[in-house]
Amino acid sequence: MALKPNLAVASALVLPPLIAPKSGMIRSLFGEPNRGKPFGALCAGWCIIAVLLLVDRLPAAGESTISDEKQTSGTLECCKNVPSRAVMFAKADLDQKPAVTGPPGMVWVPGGDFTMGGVGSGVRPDELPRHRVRVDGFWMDQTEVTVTQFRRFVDATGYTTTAERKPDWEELKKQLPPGTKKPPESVLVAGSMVFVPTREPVSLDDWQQWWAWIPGANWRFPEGPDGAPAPDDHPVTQVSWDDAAAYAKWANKRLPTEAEWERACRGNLEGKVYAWGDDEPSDENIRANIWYGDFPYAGKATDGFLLTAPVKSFPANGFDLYDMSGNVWEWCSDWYGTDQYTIDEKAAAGGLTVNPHGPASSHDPSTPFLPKRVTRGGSFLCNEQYCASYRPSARMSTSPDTSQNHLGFRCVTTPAQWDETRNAK
Ligand SMILES: [Ca+2]
Ligand SMILES: [Ca+2]
Repeated sequence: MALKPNLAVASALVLPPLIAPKSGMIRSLFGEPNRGKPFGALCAGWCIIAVLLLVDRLPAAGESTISDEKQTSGTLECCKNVPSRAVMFAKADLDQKPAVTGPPGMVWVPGGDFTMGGVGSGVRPDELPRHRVRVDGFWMDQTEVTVTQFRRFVDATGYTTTAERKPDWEELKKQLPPGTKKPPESVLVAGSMVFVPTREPVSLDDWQQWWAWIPGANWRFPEGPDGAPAPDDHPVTQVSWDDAAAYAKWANKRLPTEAEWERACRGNLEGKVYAWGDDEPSDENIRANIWYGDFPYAGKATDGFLLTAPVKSFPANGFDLYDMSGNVWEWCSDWYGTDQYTIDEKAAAGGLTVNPHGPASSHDPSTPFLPKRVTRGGSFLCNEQYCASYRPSARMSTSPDTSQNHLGFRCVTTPAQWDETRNAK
């Protein structure tokens, strides 16, 4: 940017030669006017230098100047955008990390505004419309809740998970179309859903081909009693939403809202398809524990793991959170609403949706009898062929009493909740 020449400076350069003949002081500096050619040459040279300096300091076409900027910004500040002290307070606490040390194993996710919703060609209808959302800052578990952490909860409380209890047909039938026949008692036993790879390629429009009800499958033995015990440093799985909420209550934490979860997953990286950018994961671009090979019959442990991986096996995101993408799905607190983003955007009337908590009850026309809670982040089963749900915006949902061997959770807490926890000790 060139500076606009100052009139006084220009005058100082140009005027002395012109007035020199009449000024005693200047005459002493520039010499007598009747000295002929040398004096005339001096005057001419001085003027040329002055003009060159002026030209050099003039702004180029389309270039603003400091004077212009001062004038423009002054106009904006004074006439169009009058400052208000209230504005100074509106976002004062939003981005600020509390001064106190955070809860062990949790990292601070700064509050702020972000665009919630899908990016890229693989977006599904329930990820749209993209809309502006504001969330307050919060602490979040740096990893998915591990088997060791969940065991502490069970040991302390004697809690029995949903998968460890015999299903109640009276409750189950409420989630099914009227008239659905009761299954035999031999089927209504404690157990859970387990991924079983198919032997050959199958159509991907029927998940029941690769999910089985395995009696005895639970958080201790995620693949069933004949499988290996759950490793301590892996995320706990085979936990229902009810189990996750019970753990969170015991820990004086809570499950994240869907908006908090997406804010955290994006790691402050706006407008990207994935938590790490726009580059698609592949055999050469390993970013998270997902499915490699042909789904659901020919998995490859390209990333080192066919099922769950120990937490922190893959790089953290921009907020220092691990496995937000992949490894296991994570329960959120919200009921699922297919069209919730449309409702939120309309209610915000072009403005911000602030700390959304989802609908009062779930709404999905494709499963009208089934109440569903949101799950996020994808799992070791997700892949580009099928769902690519390790994208930060991808939404999934299932009933609160469902447990699977690729579904876990992590918790969040607020500064107020953390203060409460510390004061209680
Ligand atoms: Ca994997
Ligand atoms: Ca995860």
